Amino acid sequence: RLQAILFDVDGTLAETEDAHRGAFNTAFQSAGLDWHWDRDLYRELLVVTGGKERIGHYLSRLAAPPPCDVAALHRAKTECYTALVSSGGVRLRPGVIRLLSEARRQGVRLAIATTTTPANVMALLATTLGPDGMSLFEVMVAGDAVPRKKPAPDVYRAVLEALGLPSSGCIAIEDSRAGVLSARRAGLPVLATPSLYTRDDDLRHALAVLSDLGEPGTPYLHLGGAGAG
Ligand code: XBP
Ligand code: MG
Repeated sequence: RLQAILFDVDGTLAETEDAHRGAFNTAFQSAGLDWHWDRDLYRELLVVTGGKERIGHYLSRLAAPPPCDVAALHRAKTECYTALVSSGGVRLRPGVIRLLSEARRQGVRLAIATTTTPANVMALLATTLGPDGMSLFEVMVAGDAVPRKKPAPDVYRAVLEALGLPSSGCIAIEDSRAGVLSARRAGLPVLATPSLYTRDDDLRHALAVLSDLGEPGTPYLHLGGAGAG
């Protein structure tokens, strides 16, 4: 019997990456930098997970020294992102609410394994699922909580340890190559639902690749939150 579902956030629960990209660009502008990440460039930069790491990767591509405090720049980006998400700028992907409700009904435990900053996850879940959205998930391991980000297995291993479950009783849901590799390296079977930026990713290590978690015509079961679906 399935014991738990481990969810990635960015690209899986919601199409968040354009909101992240916008927040990066706003933070760059506010810091007086003439950087602009367009979609094509951002798709390339997404190969590096984690916002601070992504900025570092961009600097290494430019072969330039940091023009300012990267941690402070990233904090400004997080502020922009959480404001955007809290104003309802991002919705959950099709089928997510239905799967969460069904899992809860059947006693399947829920957890989050993400490279993004915890405040970003909280803003997304509170806005889309309501104030109790976070409490659906028994465990969340996010951002800098582990030494190495995806595609390393650290985040999934940490979630499994916190749940006290072996990988064999669980499944991960992911949208990207880095995420699929991370989960597989932790021994988890993975269901992949590619997102806007990961459609061309190599997802061959997933158990199955589906366009999304939805079923056309299936009504969503509401959990009581606003703006869901
Ligand atoms: C998502 C990410 C995140 C966000 C930025 O990867 O790479 O880094 O783009 O978040 P995944 P922060 O979906 O595989 O977890 O800026 O908060 O780091
Ligand atoms: Mg993702």
